[in-house]
Amino acid sequence: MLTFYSDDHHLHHGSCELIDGQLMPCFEKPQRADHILQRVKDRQLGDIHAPKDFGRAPIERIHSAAYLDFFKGAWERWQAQNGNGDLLPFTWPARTLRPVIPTDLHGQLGYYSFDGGAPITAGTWQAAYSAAQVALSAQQEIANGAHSAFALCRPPGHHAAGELMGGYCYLNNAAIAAQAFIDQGKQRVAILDVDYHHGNGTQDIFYTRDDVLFTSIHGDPAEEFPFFLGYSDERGEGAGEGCNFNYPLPMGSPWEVWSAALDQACERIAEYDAEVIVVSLGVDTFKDDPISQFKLDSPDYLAIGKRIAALGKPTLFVMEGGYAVEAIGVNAVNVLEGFEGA
Ligand code: SP5
Ligand code: ZN
Repeated sequence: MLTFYSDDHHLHHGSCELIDGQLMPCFEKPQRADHILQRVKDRQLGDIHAPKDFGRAPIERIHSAAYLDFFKGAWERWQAQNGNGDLLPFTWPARTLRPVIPTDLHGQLGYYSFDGGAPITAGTWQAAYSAAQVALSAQQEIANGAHSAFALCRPPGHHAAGELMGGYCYLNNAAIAAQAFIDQGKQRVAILDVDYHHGNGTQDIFYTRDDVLFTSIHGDPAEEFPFFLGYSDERGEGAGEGCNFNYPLPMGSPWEVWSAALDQACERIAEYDAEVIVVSLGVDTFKDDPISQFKLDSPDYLAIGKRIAALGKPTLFVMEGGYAVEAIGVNAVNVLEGFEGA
């Protein structure tokens, strides 16, 4: 399987995030992608390609021009104010406030974000833009007939909605790729989100549509980030009713519980008769992940790949989370090897 990868991800390196009341070094750091790339090479998964540049148009199918303009220009505006350090939001239009777009940089940052977990640094726009191009390049590989491809995206994307950054995410790489399949004529695309956290951005983007099925297995949002979306009663709306399936699981869930949910999600995808599958591939379900509470072990990731392969559809893997840096390469590439070996 081909891997698509851009060195531009190094341009995004946030300083810190608020965890349990403490400012900690960002868990979403460049070494994550470096370890995955090294494992792809060590296991000789296949050639590694730099992305092509498809421009802004396919990104604008998912994110508004206003949001993209704000994101692209934010760092420069911050520098013009002699801003020091990462640009981070501190006020949001929560209940009882008005969702107006203020003129101030930090006011706009609050408007276009849902948490303080997505710092904007000097190179964040370029890194996120290139990650979207990585996803689009891998998508094109499948559109041209490949059975699978790996988009080694960083920063990740599944928490980002049309006009919202958050949860380490800025541009929704998986959604951008899924929309590209639709725009090129596919009628039923299934997204399988196996990241530990609910893919709130992806769900929201496709919630009222029946051409993209969204399925997600994740920590119960009653107890886990992103808290405000990802419950099992969210089934889609309007034309999208019956095209959204959440499988929230309790903290501490082991492989036996997780894989039963995977079987159910796969049954929904088979029933939907998807033409192509986009996997939001997070490996923060690992037992030693520093911010997560599931108990999967490295060999389990081979079984995930094998189960997805049994669906028998062209499959695009898009990298999302995973913060146990020493194991992230083994776990992510195990999914790909499990898929190929099946
Ligand atoms: C892409 C992705 O995986 N984003 C995840 C963002 C999670 N941000 C919230 C982290 C909260 C961590 N709480 C950990 C408590 C450990 N004691
Ligand atoms: Zn995650």
